[in-house]
Amino acid sequence: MMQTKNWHTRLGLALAALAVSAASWAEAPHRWQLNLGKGVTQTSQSAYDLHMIAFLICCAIGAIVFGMMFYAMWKFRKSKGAVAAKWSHNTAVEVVLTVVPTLILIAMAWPATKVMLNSADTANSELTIKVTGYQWKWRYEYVGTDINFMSSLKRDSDEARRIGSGVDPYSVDNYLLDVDRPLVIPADTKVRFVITAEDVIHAWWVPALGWKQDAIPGIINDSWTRVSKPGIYRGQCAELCGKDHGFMPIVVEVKPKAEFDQWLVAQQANSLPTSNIAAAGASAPAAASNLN
Ligand SMILES: [Cu+2]
Repeated sequence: MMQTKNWHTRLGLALAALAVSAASWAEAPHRWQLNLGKGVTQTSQSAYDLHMIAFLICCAIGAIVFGMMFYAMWKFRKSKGAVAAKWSHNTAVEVVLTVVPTLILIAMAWPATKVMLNSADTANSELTIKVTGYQWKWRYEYVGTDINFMSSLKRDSDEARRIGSGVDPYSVDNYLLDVDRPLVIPADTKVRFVITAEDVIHAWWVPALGWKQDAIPGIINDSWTRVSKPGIYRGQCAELCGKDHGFMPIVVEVKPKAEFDQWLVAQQANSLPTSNIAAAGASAPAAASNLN
């Protein structure tokens, strides 16, 4: 009796663990993950769907081409007395081999263009956040508010990464993927990002959001996101930007709307003195480079 109970409990636990890991697969990459992640936004889901369509088309083409090739090699083999035909050039075949791939390409480009246009459409956003890349950290400014802060590699990761630190990187949670202050955004809200850099080219990339945007000094790029599922999503700088390129991760914390509003009020209440300091730092160009 005890044995069956154990068996049931174990099965239940195993299924629960499977469900949890299946749910988390949606966002964070995991060991031996073979396919693209689905992410947590409409853009990332569309990118995943496009990827699957293209992948299935490639598989079908591969199966047809290799199938015909192997069939011909087997059917018309020399040991069966096959003799090669002498003709070359066949207009009908050439027309088909040009027209069919062209149609396939158009069929693939059509939905891809639609997704691309949609992912570039930042109209009707409810919140704008300015992201600035620095060697080697990010600044987040909530446009229209006093909230403005730096987000750098978390201290435990920073210590563990140093040669001879004696800290085992495996003992650090989210090693090199954690920051001191995450970017906080509301769920179910169209958030627009305007992205630039202060020194060299960086790129702001959180895979679960489904896009990557270059952060270029003197240029402002923009993109948007709408995350329906609250949670913590991690990313990294995706443009080689100097010796500490690997040490400027990105963490986005998506809070339910009401919770985000509370957070915003709390930040604004205690950001007045610090934002003055931050503003003074930002207005002096030398200050930014001194931070390095
Ligand atoms: Cu960078």
